[in-house]
Amino acid sequence: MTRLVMVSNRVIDFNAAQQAGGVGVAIYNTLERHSGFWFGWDGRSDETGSPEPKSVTVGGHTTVTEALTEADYNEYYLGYSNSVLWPVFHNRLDLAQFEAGYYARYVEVNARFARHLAPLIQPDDVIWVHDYHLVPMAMELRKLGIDNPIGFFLHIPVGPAQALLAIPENQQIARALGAYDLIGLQTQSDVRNLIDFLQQSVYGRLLPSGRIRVFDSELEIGCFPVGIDPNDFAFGPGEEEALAANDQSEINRIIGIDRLDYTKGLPQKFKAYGKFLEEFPEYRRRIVLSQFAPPTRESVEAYADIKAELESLAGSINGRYGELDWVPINYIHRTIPRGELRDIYRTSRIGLVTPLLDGMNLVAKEYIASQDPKDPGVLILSKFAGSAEQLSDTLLVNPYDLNDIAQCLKLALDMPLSERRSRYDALIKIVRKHDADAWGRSYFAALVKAGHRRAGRSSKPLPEMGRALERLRDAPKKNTTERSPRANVGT
Ligand code: GDG
Repeated sequence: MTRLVMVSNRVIDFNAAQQAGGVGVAIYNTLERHSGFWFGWDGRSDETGSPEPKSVTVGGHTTVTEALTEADYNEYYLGYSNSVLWPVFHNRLDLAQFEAGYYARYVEVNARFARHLAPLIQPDDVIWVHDYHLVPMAMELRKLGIDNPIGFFLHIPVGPAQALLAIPENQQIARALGAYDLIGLQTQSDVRNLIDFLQQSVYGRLLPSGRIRVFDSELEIGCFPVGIDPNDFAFGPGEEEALAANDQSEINRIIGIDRLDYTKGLPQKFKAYGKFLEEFPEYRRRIVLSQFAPPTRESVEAYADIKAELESLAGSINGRYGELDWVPINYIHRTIPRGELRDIYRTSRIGLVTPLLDGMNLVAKEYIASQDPKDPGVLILSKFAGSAEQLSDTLLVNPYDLNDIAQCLKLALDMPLSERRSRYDALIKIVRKHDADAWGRSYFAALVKAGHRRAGRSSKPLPEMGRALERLRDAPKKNTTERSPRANVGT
């Protein structure tokens, strides 16, 4: 029987009462429709010896997880993954720490994960690896004789080839990508950038079939935009009225919800809001920017810098424009319970999402999914978020252009109901159509097809994989009243 084996850096705890969204929920939703298990790090980094995997089954879901050693955490996770690959793929070469020599540990942790995973793999399994922490995983599994279809999905954007070529180990990274059968990316622009990189780094050749030849392997690269489960943000009978009764405020809220990351364009957002208050004083006291920015990766220097910058900006804008009874920016550096997100989005007149570069940005989709169809708010979205490729009916802004954001804030606040509704109608259709479920189904189907090619480059499905595709096609869509579990914030 074909099982789906998910592999990601971080595995969510199915038992945890309060977990968050993003990658974890999307993976969980997909895994729900398949037998199989989820393999990866359990979030602990206190091991001194060699960590051993532990298998746990909760309510029919199996996870196989292991801890990291402190050195792994510092060099594989904070080091190579988050101080080299993360900044470079987000086109922030200025923040990349190439000299640190973390690469050896990065490969070592991938090789250890592969050694622990390989004995659990059965001949018909399909293996789906997630994100930049695990680029070498397929290569390490292949060394151990694993010939199953292996796919890779990159949740973050692919910066321009010139940025990726600056990684000292760029050829090793390109060669490792070549060990996968299918690489899934978020946008067409990411697909173009990755092909460009493979061509320049290792003379990858684009074949007439559309696949890429890297050394002696062929891989496929496709665009599979991640979605959310819109049911998580829908309102049931009675919930709407209860919320309205509690929300009697006359002040229009602009909401921002972003991990405190330098890619999210938070200083630009604060400065643009300051500019808006300066240029349109008539809106003062009638508006507030509520920015939730939960902490992540705090021990990486660039994250400490952005924290200090934001605190200073919020302080100076509040100091300059605030009144005894009005504070312009509400800046909250904490994680909010996921159960509260939907109500906060719903009661906010504007969703302001300004990343300088982002793989997808699920907050944009969550904001749309939470709106009241009769009186929806307006999403202002950076044109450099992956979601902008799909959500073209939002107000798209250039996050580097503070004037553009300030003008859009005015436009959004003045937007007539009819226009808000017609934009919302177009956007919610896209959010619903391209939900987490559709993402998982389409990627899995493409990976199974890639598996056919691996098995003798046959155009006929292998019997067991053919059945897996049929089961997937016939499987009922998720129960619409059911909510997904919550995964931890951050990747
Ligand atoms: C990567 C890519 C891509 C945020 N603050 C709180 C909280 N969140 C939740 C949001 C949302 C998730 O975290 C963030 O999702 P994003 O998509 O914005 O970003 P990343 O975590 O950076 O994820 C990204 C994504 O992968 C999926 O492929 O879209 O581009 O970078 O669900 O709601 N949740 C709670 N409290 C918070 O304070 N509970």
